[in-house]
Amino acid sequence: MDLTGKKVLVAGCGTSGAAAAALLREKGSEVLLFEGNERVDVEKLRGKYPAFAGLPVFVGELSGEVLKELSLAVFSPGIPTDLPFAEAIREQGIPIWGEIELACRFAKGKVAAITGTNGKTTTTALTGEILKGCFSDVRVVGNIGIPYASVASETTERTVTVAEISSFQMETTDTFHPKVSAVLNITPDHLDRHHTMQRYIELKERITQNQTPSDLCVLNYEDRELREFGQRLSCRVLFFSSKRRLSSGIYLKDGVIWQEQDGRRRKIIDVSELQLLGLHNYENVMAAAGIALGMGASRTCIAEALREFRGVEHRIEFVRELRGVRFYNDSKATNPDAAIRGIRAMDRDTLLIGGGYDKQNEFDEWIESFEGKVRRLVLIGQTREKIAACAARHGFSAVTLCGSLREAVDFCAGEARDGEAVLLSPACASWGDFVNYEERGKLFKQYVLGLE
Ligand code: UMA
Repeated sequence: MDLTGKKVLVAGCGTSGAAAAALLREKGSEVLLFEGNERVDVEKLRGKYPAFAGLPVFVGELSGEVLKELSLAVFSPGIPTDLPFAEAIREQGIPIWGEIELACRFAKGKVAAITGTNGKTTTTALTGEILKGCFSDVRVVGNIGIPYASVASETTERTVTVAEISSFQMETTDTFHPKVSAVLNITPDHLDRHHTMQRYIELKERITQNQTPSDLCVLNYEDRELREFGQRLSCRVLFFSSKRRLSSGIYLKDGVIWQEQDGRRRKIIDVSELQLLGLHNYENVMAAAGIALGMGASRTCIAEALREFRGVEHRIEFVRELRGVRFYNDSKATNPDAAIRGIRAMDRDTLLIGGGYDKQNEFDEWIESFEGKVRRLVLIGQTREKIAACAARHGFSAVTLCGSLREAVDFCAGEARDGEAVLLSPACASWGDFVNYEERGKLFKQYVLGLE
């Protein structure tokens, strides 16, 4: 679609909206903005995002008149596509593209795209680091925090883009075509938005929808859904496994990550050389290695980057030790499955801070994973009563409810004993109390570093 002179609505005035608006303006479109949050200060937004300068902004509701003149609507990932105004847009026959769809229509070069419930950001960052060692122009974009649209027009045929893709983004993506895709795992998350697990799985698997037999999809063999999905794909499939030797694929065996193909086994790295901890991270490493091989990286290049990589902020991030108590920030654990990984990574008794926005997840498996390691559960946010009730059902009564994250940190600092850990790993999204998980993690670190 030639967008020159066309009226395009950009819905959502956050970082995706700003990148989309900038790209559309560059392409000569007439951009209108929509922001659903009536409390936003439009002038502040314009100050924060120069791309919004001089553009009309509709706040709260959108009139039918505005819709009539539109050629296209570009949605930010946070906006559900089943809202009444989205239905109204579709009824007018106006296409809805997500920010990723817009970006990929203008971007050039090869793309590696990573999705999954957990581990996407670490795997994306790690894949980016590996590829930077082998290619001269590598961009790392997507759900990791940098909209694809913000780099799309700078890309050339030589560009290698590594994109973290969320299920939200896949709702509005049709022509996105990665050379290498990866689905790391699928466990329940975002069911408030997608309603059913089936829909959530479908959205994750859509990342492969335009891939052809010359493309590659990297999948976790230990995820039953993905193992079966691999059989149905028309592109090439590379499985990785943390539990068994694969005759063709990448796997962990006796502390070594191997690549095996055509009866030949080659060592990728000894996990003792890695700075990342935990089985879930070894899975991320295997996925990143598989993606990098698929993009043409050498094994030497891969091993070098793997040795250097120190991990990502807000993922089981060590903050400080105070009077023998180690504090960890795992704010990115926005669902129970991610939070279970946080607990598993602890090697000592732990005071666990959890709770937050209610995405309608169940917390049973999370509570069951405490297995004597969690000495006290300190709950904050909208879900605190729901989690406390769930803990009680599982016979776990060492629960304290706090009114804020600061209160929770102060409580834990007073309560924790020498040799224990305090872990913020909420199993819930941050929305409502914080702008995002980054803000929650940064505040946690600020409170912890301020403890005397
Ligand atoms: N808004 C509306 N109506 C709505 C919802 C939101 O108008 O119904 C408005 C908000 O008031 C706000 C704007 O839309 O002004 C924000 O848009 P957004 O929520 O899409 O957020 P962005 O700032 O554009 O950030 C998005 C991703 N956010 C979400 O998917 C919720 C970021 O992922 C991503 O890093 C960024 O684009 C760049 O690609 C964050 C995230 O939480 C990290 N992702 C979820 C996750 O990882 O679990 C999927």
